[in-house]
Amino acid sequence: MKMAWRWYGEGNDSITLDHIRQIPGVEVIVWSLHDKVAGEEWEMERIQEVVEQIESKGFKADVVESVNVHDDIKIGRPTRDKYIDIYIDTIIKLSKVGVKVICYNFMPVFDWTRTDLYKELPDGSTALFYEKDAIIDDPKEMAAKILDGAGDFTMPGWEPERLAKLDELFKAYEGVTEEKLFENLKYFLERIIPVCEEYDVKMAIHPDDPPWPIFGLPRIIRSRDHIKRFLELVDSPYNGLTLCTGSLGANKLNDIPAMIREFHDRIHFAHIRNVKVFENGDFIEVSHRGKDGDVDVYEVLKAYHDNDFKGYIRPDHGRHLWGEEKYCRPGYGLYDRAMGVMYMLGIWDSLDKRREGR
Ligand SMILES: [Mn+2]
Repeated sequence: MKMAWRWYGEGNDSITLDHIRQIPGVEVIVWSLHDKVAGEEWEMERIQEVVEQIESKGFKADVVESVNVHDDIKIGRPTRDKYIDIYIDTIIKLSKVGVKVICYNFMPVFDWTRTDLYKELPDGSTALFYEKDAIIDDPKEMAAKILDGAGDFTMPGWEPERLAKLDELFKAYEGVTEEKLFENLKYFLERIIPVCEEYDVKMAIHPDDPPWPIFGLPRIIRSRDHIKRFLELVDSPYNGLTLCTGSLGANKLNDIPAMIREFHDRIHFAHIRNVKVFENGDFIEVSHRGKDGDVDVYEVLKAYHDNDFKGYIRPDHGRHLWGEEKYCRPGYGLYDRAMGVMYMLGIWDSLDKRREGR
């Protein structure tokens, strides 16, 4: 296992690489060119610039999250081939600077979705919250709320340019059923996975967040059965998963440790996040400590440890603590994620020692 940390880049994150250096055990920076919209070319100079920044502080730049997939690919428009060519170009360029894993998702229109970015928890901290009933009506209202909460930060998947065309986008997705979306994903994978095999870059799809359809749009990476079907679309180790306990954990029917035991060979990247799920289906993100929510983080780590997991793990979202919500990215403060790293390493180290029989 290699511990990783998501960093949004200089000038786009309240946390610096020097901060991250002081968190024990973090070896890898998860990065991206966050100003790039889906379908845009990634220039080699820009890629090299970020990788040099990361490596100059002693980190590896092995994981990119995300390279976003253009809507035309998800919709299955004739223009998709052009965008797949650009995607392939990015894969090849990233391989040249030593990138090993690319995280992406295949969610129509919206990326992760929440109704409140700063919901107060009983201890006075704030966290990302999803209220089921608040989501049924107006997607535009929700988009405005998310962008407002983000302040000056860019929000991956929530690019204002895209959201300005929300009506058009929704119209374009008419007729894109769950079946059709699987078909379009297969088309995409059949073109990119051979390139990934050649250049040794593993693709790792992120589950849908939340793991159910919203606003009438299909979502296909959300349960054990959906994941199994996804892996069979192209049966290659390069067609793999980012297993996010927070996304999948919002549906209590998902047995995440069992999924890890079943799919560990195809999991290249692990997002570990804890969520508390309420009776009515609402959920809120909480500390990484298993007891604080409904994700049994110990059992999750044990499932990885038992299978000698060699991939990357990062703390996913955290709460905003000690006033940092005033300046940090929503869900990406320093303190709660740093504590999450230590909690996970504590469990991991003790599992190591147990294995050694100590
Ligand atoms: Mn995640």
